[in-house]
Amino acid sequence: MPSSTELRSRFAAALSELYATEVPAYQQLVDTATEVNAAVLRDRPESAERLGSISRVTCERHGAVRVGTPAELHDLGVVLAAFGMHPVDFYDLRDTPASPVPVVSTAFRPVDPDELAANPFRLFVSVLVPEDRRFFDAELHASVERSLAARTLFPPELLALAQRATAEGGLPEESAAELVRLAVASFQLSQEPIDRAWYERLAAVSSVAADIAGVPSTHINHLTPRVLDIDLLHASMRRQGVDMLERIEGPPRWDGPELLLRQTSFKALAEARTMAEPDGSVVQGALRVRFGEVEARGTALTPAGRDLHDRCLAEADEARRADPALSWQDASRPVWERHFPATEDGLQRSGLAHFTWHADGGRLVPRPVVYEDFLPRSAAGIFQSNLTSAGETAAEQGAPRDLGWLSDVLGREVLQSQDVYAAQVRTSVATAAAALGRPESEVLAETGLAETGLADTGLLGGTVLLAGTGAGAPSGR
Ligand code: OOG
Ligand code: NI
Repeated sequence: MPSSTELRSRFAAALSELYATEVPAYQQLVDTATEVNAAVLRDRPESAERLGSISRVTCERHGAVRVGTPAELHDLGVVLAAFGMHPVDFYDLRDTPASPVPVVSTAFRPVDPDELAANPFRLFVSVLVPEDRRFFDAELHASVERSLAARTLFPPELLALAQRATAEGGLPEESAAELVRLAVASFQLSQEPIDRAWYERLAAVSSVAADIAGVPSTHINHLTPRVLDIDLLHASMRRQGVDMLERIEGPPRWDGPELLLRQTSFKALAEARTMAEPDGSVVQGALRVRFGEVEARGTALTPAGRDLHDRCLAEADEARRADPALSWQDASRPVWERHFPATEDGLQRSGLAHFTWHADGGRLVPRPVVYEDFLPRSAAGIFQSNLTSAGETAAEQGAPRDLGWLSDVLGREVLQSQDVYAAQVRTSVATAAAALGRPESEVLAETGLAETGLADTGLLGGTVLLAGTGAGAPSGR
């Protein structure tokens, strides 16, 4: 019987196949990423797999999907639970300074280290907030709700199969195939005509609102492969004539350890969509909302590391304000070099990043933890590339949304990534101690985790998040 792990692998692979047929440039991106990864493995065999095996990285993708209502988000959560994907972190994109977007988001992903190693497929999921008066007036809000109430994104057969898969930890072969087929079909670009007037009315507020509520179903907005050298990939895509964004988001290229997440993208070509005109005629139109994104993943930072990262961002922004001719790369590299340790060893001792501990030849050795999540600022930048108009926002009341709200909508706890990383570290210490036949307290002392202050934050205080929960789902709130 295919397990939830196997189901997730099949789901990710099938989505990738679908997206390649819909957006041909995606396949070119995947092929180039595969070439770059092979080159890195050849040139730096000792370090290439430090943050995940080549088999993990080769199949690694994240997708982005946007839904309209709490009920749609709930159903999507039911579907994703079948694939062992859990909601982690709350992102509010509504108050990003340069480019507010009327959505809040979470990332569904595996949390157990073995599950991540097998297939780390993650989905960045955003839900529209039509209650937010900074974007929608009462009349438009009502129209959005009416329009969304009329559609069903996830058919009842899919939800029933997903619930069964979650309860049983997998499904018999025939049902497994049906689950994946129905799940993938619900993210396929709809051929149903789009009401042009309605779409344009929403687009005047926000292109993302139009992409969510102006169409009859949801779709994959982008599917992102992981690459081991994003600078190499960026250069290669440009040589192939693809119009990449100039900037790579996140930390700069430097000689030190890879940190967090670096992303870049290109805008996909306009796609043919049928449009229903106000006079009732149906014509062939085009929309340009989807794009290609690629990312390089580095080491997960601790809360102290994230604070430092945010201060570095502010410092690099400041340098660019002072000298607008400076590129992001040139502005940020010296800042990171000034503040972050230049070696993995230094990073480990600084307490700025998460490392797990392992018994190796009778010795205790650290290994960096892969950053499995997203960055609000890069995410805002990604949404930005979707905004043909910034839209107009009225300075009235926003609707309150937070992690608790998301948990209530989903009917299960939205985890906090820092808890997940800390639990992963804590579990590794216990496992290493057992393997070495030494007391855990002694091993913990040797890791230096206590001195880094991590143990004091309570983050390492015996969170049992990952223990005994199978796919890592915690019990209710
Ligand atoms: C999601 C934007 C966030 C990322 O990689 O940061 C994202 C969206 O455009 O729907 O995918
Ligand atoms: Ni993305």
